[in-house]
Parts: sequence; C-alpha cells; structure tokens
Amino acid sequence: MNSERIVQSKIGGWGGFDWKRYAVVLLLVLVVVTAVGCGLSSPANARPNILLIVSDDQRHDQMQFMPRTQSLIFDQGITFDEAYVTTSRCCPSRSSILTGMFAHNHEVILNSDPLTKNTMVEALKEDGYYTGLVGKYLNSYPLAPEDPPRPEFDYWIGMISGPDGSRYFDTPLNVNGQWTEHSGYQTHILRDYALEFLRQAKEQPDPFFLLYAPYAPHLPAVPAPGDEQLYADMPAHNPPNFNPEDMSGKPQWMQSLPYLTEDQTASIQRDWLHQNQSLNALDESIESLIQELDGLDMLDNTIVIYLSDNGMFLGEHRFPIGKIYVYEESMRVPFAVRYPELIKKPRVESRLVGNIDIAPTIYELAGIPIPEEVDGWSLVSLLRDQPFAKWREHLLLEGWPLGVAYVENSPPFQAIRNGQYVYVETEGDISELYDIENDPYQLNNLIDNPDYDKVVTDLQAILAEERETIPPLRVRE
Ligand SMILES: [Ca+2]
Repeated sequence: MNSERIVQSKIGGWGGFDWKRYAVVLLLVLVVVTAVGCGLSSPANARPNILLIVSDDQRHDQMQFMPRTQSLIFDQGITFDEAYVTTSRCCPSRSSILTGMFAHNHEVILNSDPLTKNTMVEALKEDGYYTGLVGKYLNSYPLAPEDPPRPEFDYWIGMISGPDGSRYFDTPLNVNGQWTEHSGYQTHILRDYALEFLRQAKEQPDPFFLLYAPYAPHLPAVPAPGDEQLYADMPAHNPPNFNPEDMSGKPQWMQSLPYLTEDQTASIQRDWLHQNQSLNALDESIESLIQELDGLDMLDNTIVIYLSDNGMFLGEHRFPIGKIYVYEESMRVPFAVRYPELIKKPRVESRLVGNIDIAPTIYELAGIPIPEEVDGWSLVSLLRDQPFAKWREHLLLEGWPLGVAYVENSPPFQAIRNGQYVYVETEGDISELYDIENDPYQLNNLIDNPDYDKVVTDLQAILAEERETIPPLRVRE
C-alpha cells in the first residue's frame, strides 16, 4: 500500500529526533487512518462499482456480432463458456439474477409472477450504494404506467414489458416516476440515460450499481437506423440440429412437433438476421459506457458483468422460436466478468456457472453477508483464479412450459448438467442423456445405451438428491 511505503521511507531517513519530521509522519498516518475510516482507501480496499448488463434472449453463439463487447469485457476478463440460466424464461431468470435463487425457491415461474423475495439491489441500497435501472426490470414489474419505480432504485428508467411497452422505436419509459414519450431508437435512448447515470454516479460519495438491460435482441428485433444492411451476405442459419427429420430419442411430446414449413424457415432466417443486426447498437452502447467509465476514471474500480437472461431456439429440434426447454440454445448464455482488480489475467473458464451466481458474487464484493436463502455460489474464487477453491460439479436446470403459445402440451422438466453430460427427466415422458462434449447439438440420446448406465445412475442419484430440497410448487392458472 502506498501510504505504508511513504511512512517507512520517512522513518528510514531519521537520524536524531526531528520534531518537524515527526509531525509530517504523524500527519501522514492521520491522513491514512482517516481516509480508510471514511472509505476513501485505495481502490483495492474500496467497495467496487457494479455495472450489470443483461441482454434479452441473446444466444451464446451471438457474441460474434458484438466485437466491441467481446474485446472490452470478455477479452479483458473471464469468459465463462459453460454458463447457464437455471430457468430459461425472462422473468424467472431475471428474478434468479436479482436474488441468487432457483426459480423453485423464488417462485417466479411465469413471466407474470411477481417477485416477492429480497433482491441484492435492496441490500446494496441499504448499504449506501447509488442504484440505477436503465431498461427492463421484470416482465411482472411494472405492469401498468401508474406503477412507481421500485423504491430501492435511486435512478429508474423503466419500460413496461410486452411487445408494445418495449418496442424498439419510440419506447414509452418511466423516467424517475414520470411516464414520458421518447422518439428514436430504444437502445440509443437507453444508452444516453445510462451515460447520464454514470455521470451522476461520479458525483456520489458511495459506489454505484447499474442494471443496464435494453430489450435487444428480443424478437421482433429491429436494427438501429443505419444498421439495416448489416450482414447482408450472412449464410443461412442452419446448424446440424435445425428442423431435423429424425426426432427419435426425443421425448414423445417432441416427436409430435411438426416439421417446420418453408414459411417458418424463412421467418427464422429473418429473425436470426434482425437479432444480429439489433445487437450492433447494443454493442456500440456498451462501448460508450466503458469509454465513459474510463473517462470518469471509474473503470478499474467497476466490476462489469455481462450476460443474457436466456437463449432461444431458432429452428433447432423443430422449435420455430422460443426458449424454456432444456437444450443448449435455450439454457446456455454468453457470460463474462471484467474486473482487473481480481482478474489478473484474462482467461476462459469452463467450470459450470449460472445466473444464480451473480447475486452472491455482488454481495461478496460489496462486503455484504450472503443471505442464507441464496442458492448460487459467489464467483469470487474463480475471478481470483484460486486453483484449490471448491467449485460445484453439477448444476440443476429446470423448466415449466406453462402458458407457452407456440407448443402445446409440453410437460415440465428437471435436469442435471455436469462437466460433460446433461441428464433430463421430463414429467410423464422418457428421460434423456446427452454427451455435450461430443454431441453439442444434442442429436443422440444415450439413455438406453448400456455403456452409459453408470453415468445415468450417478446423475439420477444427484437429481434425486436435489429434488429433496425442492418444495412443492404452487402451480398457478
Ligand atoms: Ca429474455
């Protein structure tokens, strides 16, 4: 620490007793003690600022369309390349991000379910953080224009969820309690509010927390003005599991999914293109935020977390669109953390992490005790790259397809993902086992292959053990 070094060099120079020098040293010690007491110590000891960026329905394979975010956040921190949302639906996943809890514990199963559990933002606010929301909070809040900003946010630029409330152009926004019409492109408008928040945060005595959550690239995705011609020569979206002819090995209810029509396939290609185009403005806005933080001399003491609230299907396994279901396109998300204070060397980390790990990480970095009800693990030991730190070997994934319009009669599932496999149990249907390392497109269900009997038995036992801790769910109509 600098102050220690300064004090030592003064002491080292002493010959006889020199009152003048003694006074200087005493003054320095007092300054240091006072600074530490007031929380103005070096960045290493101060509570960090927190910038949490959540994109909406962005698949893990769409980071290629965000080169600035890739280079400014992912390449300068940790890329978690096996990152999952434990429930792949907007409001349940966002509730898991805010609470660190599984959906079966926070009980937000549908997008319309209200979140009643405590969130990390409430704790940060109580701890003195200057808190802001710019974008989408929860699908279930606000529900109506008269709903006020959540009280734990000092700065609130919120949108109503749904196709009209979150539209890409002229989005109506609640600006600190006042519903206001805006003209222009949503991501640009939200970027400008986020920049305003950062400038205000600079003036605050305490660190900030900002949840920056634009709607992009959620469908119906619309590119920013000027981006309409981007990727005009992009090849068609056609991964190996796109609209497969052979659905054997899939649960019965999936085998009855119709083969996608030409119209559906054409619509998927448009969606893929428009999503990727809409990511460009999000990418540019994130670059602006990082540049602003740098210009305000706040970047190095800000932990920047980037993830999507869920992935989505675009024709894989015959799903025309949508999320919720257990397969990789839906559950796996882009996820990275930039924080040079702890992450000394950029790297890719393949241990399993989830959206439930964000809240405990933020609690720990802010110096707030992690509440008992949190299910996730703090990522701090991974950020520090502590090789002997204990880490989870499997992660529970769960989904309740209630109220899904595009697929009828699909049952709930629970699954265990470990380093190599995912084992899935679907209510009233067959189970599945996929070797993700060797079959990333999940085409080959190994459940009946005797070579994998031990893998199945072990994962079944883990899922059974997890189930013992899951309370019976209140199923809503
Ligand atoms: Ca979403």
